[in-house]
Amino acid sequence: MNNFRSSSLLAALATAASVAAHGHVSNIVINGVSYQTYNPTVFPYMADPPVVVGWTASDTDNGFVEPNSFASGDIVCHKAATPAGGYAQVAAGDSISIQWDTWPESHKGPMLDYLAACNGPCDSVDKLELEFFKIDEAGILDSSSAPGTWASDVLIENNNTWLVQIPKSLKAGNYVLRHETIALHSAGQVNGAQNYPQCFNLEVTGSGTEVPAGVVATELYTTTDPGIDVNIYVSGLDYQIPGPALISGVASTVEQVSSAITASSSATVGSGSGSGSGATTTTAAQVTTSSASQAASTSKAASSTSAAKSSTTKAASSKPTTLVTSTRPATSSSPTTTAATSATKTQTGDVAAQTLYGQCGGANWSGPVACAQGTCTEFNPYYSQCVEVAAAAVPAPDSSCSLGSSK
Ligand SMILES: [Cu+2]
Repeated sequence: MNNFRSSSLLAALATAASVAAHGHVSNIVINGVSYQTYNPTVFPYMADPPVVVGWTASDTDNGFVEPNSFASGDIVCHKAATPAGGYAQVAAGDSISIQWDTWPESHKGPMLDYLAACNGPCDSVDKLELEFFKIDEAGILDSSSAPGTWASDVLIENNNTWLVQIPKSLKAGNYVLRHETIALHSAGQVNGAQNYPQCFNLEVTGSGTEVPAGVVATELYTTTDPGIDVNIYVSGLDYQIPGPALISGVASTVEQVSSAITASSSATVGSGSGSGSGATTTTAAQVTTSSASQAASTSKAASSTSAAKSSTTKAASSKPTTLVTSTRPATSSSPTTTAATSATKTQTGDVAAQTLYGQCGGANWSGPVACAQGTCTEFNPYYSQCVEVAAAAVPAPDSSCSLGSSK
């Protein structure tokens, strides 16, 4: 028998995710503007799915890519993935909050983020040619009692969001952001790790000059990497995060605080990177993010940041997005905080109904509880979200997943 529910933290989280449903990224938030991503459980059944910033993939079961597929194209951006038709614009140095719809606490593992330059439009890029460099990674944060506290636990604690910063010195252009968690609950068995990569197209702006060297996704991992073939049910685990080394000069993670959503936007369609032909619709929304409880959960992620490589600058408490400043050698030595998103707190009482994929309930939630679109659906006691009824009514099957049982 596994004793993975023995710690007090896990006991608390167990209630929050007693149903072991897998999840996916529902939207990304850049400076308060939310962009819908690809919904693998709904879009395949739609006659005319929206053009979004997220790559299309064939994982209607919210499933995973197994280590035996590490050398196949499936590891790039999930199963049979094809490029997103749209993209979101982001300035180098800005942060992106990546919102998952849900994640099971049993599926412990690292969080990783990569970028790859498209060298042209990303919507027609050959995924096998993309050379990914790692901009963010976090693994085990506390290994004192098995199976430990992991970056995936920080994701869950922070309303299923993960904040990543685009390197300040990155050269302007079109990039694919590859976001991933690797569930390790069965990784002690051969081929037992579960990779959940998802990709988004970005147009990065700014005056940076660097495009770090990367590797093609089919060379990111091997089945025998110590971070892939690993038994996490031992205390004192010295976990080695798989994949290439983090690029130089960036913090391993930024402090994990959600961005408040102040508007939503459709994906921009077009060739990107200065074409100026893209069309974007941005809709203002009034949304409140409860930042107090989230701020309390950030210390774990921050503690994994190498103090030698970064300095932490706290923004004013009224600004929900707080970053750890990256200190790249090529940039100015004075710390710069890019925390001042346009996020604005609004007071309860006169807020509009929540937008699709926005939060609509949960412990300590003081924002809107009505949904302008979709149905407010409880994912756990701490988080409810406005989702399409079809998605809410059909829980994702978990049949391909093994947890604490023979596979
Ligand atoms: Cu699973």
